[in-house]
Amino acid sequence: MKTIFSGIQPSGTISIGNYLGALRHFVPMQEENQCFFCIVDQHAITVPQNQTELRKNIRSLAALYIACGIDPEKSTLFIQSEVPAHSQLAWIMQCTAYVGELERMTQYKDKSAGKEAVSAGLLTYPPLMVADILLYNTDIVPVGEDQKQHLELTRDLADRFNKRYREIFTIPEPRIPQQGARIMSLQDPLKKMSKSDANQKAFISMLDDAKAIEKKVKSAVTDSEGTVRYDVENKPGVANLLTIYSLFTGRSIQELEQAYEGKGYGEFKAGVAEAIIATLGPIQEKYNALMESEELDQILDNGAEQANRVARKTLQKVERAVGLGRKKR
Ligand code: ATP
Ligand code: LTN
Repeated sequence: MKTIFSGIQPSGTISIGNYLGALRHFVPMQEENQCFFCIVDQHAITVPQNQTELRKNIRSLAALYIACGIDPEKSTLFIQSEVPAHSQLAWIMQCTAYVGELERMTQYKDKSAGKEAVSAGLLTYPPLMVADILLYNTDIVPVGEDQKQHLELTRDLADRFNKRYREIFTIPEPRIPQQGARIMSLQDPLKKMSKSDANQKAFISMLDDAKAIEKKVKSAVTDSEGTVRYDVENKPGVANLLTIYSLFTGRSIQELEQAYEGKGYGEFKAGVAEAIIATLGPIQEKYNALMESEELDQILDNGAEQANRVARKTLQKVERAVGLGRKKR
């Protein structure tokens, strides 16, 4: 049995990119592993958030995890800020990391580019992520392609700590899907789809209704060639839609290319929208039922308790190894 850990930021309603690149893969992992799935609200405040929206998004993300198939009987689902060991270990990891290596992180460079005021938290975001993962003796971290660099840093810092103090941390491995690890924006197929994109048309949220999905797919940027063909270099928009279509239906890209041979983008896009709606419909039904029930708070209370139990133990070992505080009497 392996230990799995992953986190999603409540920085908006999750997109089909988050679903296809990450969340969807968590579900089968629950069967044979010990899984921890976290709502990383402390990561979300590295950029400005509205407090009412943030609270709403946290609850909504918890319901979406479950609606997508996370079973709280099998996995531990919890909110990061309800387990204080995360920020406590994050401090120690900040003291293990070098400023230079944090400045090299592409997520930091992307999110700070052109901004006048950048929070220090945006720079020290990765050591908090490192702490999330290391607290649970994690073996595998299922994530999208964009997190590969952060996982490399996690491995470096865990190893640096183990050598400097004592072998405490398990060195985790990323698990990045072969397909769908980088779903692109519908408005700019050279940019990754992001749930916090200022342009709502750039992403499809897991809670978008059928009409919104049809509209967004219809206005997705393609090209002027007019043939449905998978060519990432020359036709990134169409390639992205083909990937989405294939992942939502289980039909291969080759099969889809054949099915749409000689047909225009209008018909193709209608098919893409239909495929997305067919998967999201049942998820949204489950989500609505959960949001109305009281079950959700009970699940998150239990999750925080279980996570705290494991995390506190690791933190204690770490603090002892570093020499913080006093010897226990
Ligand atoms: P934000 O827009 O607030 O930065 P995000 O949409 O990039 O957020 P995260 O909460 O940072 O999403 O990521 C949650 C998980 O989804 C991570 O494992 C991440 O790698 C994955 N992910 C994010 N965007 C995509 C994408 N476009 N395609 C595939 N996977 C993605
Ligand atoms: N940094 C990730 C979210 C995240 C995460 C984690 C993912 C925070 N802590 C721990 C996996 C494991 C992101 O931006 N997608």
